[in-house]
Amino acid sequence: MLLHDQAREHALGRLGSSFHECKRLLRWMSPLAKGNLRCLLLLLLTVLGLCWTRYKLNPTVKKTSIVHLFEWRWNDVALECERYLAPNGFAGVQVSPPNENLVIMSPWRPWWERYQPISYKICSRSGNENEFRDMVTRCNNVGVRIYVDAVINHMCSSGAGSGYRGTCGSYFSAGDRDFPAVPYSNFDFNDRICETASGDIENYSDPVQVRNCRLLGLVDLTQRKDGVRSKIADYMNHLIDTGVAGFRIDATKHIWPEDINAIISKLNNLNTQWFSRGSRPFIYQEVIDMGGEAVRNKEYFRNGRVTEFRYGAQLGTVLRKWNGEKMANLKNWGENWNLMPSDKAIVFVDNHDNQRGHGAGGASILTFWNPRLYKMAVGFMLAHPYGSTRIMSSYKWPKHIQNGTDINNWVGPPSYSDGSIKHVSINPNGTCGNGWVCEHRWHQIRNMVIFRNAVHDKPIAWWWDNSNNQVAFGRDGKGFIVFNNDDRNLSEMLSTGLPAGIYCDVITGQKEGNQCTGIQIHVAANGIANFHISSQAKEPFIAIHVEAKL
Ligand code: QV4
Ligand code: CA
Repeated sequence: MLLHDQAREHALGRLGSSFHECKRLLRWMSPLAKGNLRCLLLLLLTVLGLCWTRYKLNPTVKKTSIVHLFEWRWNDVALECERYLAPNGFAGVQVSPPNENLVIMSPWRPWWERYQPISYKICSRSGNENEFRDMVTRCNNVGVRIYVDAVINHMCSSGAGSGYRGTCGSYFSAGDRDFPAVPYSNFDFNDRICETASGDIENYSDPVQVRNCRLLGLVDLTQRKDGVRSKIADYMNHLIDTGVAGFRIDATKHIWPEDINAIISKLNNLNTQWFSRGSRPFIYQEVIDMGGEAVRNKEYFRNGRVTEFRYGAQLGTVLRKWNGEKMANLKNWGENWNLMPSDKAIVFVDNHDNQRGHGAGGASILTFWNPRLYKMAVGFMLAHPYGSTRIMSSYKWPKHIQNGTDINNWVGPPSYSDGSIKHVSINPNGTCGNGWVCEHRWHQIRNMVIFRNAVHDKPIAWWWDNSNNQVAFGRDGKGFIVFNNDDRNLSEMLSTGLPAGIYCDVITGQKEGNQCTGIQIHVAANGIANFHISSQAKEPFIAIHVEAKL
């Protein structure tokens, strides 16, 4: 839903802006052919031809994946849209909360200070409002959408004291529930409504206190009040006005579904500078529902998509071969694994919380710390039709496990001693420096984003497995992928469902010009091809698709 609209918007947007470009080009060139009708006609055809080919409405241009550029500065996001995300078919970027947050000095500038709002002013360690607007404009201009992480359930910790300690220097008093830069006063918080002794959530099996009491001691807003709904909607409409395409709603589980619905109904349509008239913001809601709690993800389906946390936990279990799990069992992956309906799901292998043991951590979650299995998990996610996919892009932190817990899981992004976040440097080989991991730039992951775009409208077909951890499947006539997660080599003749020809494996390399930089796969006229994958291979999977065919 999101990404189809995006592709259409993107194509129209491009045509739109290109049409202006073409008109400008015509105006500039026509005097040259003044008086000579034949020449003018030839010129007209040439220019229109040029414009059209560069921006031709390609109905199959479908972009399917969002990347979470966690803690990136706005200037770096804008650069990444232009130099990398647009050319490689990424649909959009999830950015860190852009609003003013509490400056926390102990521990020193933890990443999670950005989940303690002080106001809705657009100023944070990622940049100020001008930089934010510049990023949204530049990304939209190349067809990459911006999705904002909206922290609207609460403000800062009840224990945060008072002072001018917001990233914009705004005053607040947590104890008095006073946030004059919004403004919010103590009538806008749930203290009188929450019925637990501590005022905090004490029992997740009670759906009322999960909404009306403080999550982790964070002062809890009353979204039941129209005044609070309007303040939140004003903040989100301000972002929509800059060109933002939608929102990740933080801590959705802790907000009543009907209150979220009421807020969404106050949101404006998207900015027609980049989106067709009447386009609505894309909404996806963070609800951690592993089953077994009172609050269920389906309560929020009416508002938009919902994060499916079981996806990463279960896929990690299968790839780690825990609990007797094996890849052959993925034959019926999706709703049959007790996951939510595919058209409601936002899926990911890991996210900013559970890659470091926060939120729905769980030991099975695969992350960049385990690159071999991680690439397989992301590859499988991008090849499989289930859900709308989000790629995590992280920074490295000094992970240090003590008694089973990473005592450094609070450490914030690469930054200088003054707290400013480091620039994302790009190495000659396209990877990132300065402590940024940039999983989205790992060529196997990038190429699988392109794979997902190429096969997007095709169902799974031609499933094969060896009853253990060697599996393969096609996306009916557009793509085919083979995994070897067994301890023995894979050597199989498999029906791919693909047209005959020579295909470039996009895991060991890719198609460049009319050559394959990695291995080639020869598909015979009957669609059958030979696959060999050593169990010792660095990336034990092969992926081919019709856009990587010689
Ligand atoms: C501490 C105590 C509390 C006490 C409080 C009193 O733990 O019991 O009441 O002090 O002041 C940080 C600290 C946390 C501290 C809290 C308030 O880690 O110890 O509480 O601040 O001072 C992120 C981090 C949290 C962090 C929070 C705010 O993960 O550790 O808390 O930001 O800075 C549930 C929710 C789910 C949520 C998940 C983490 O259902 O929605 O927990 N996930 C989202 C975001 C997540 C963010 C929040 C919600 C909060 O993805 O990143 O939490 O906005 O599962
Ligand atoms: Ca709440």
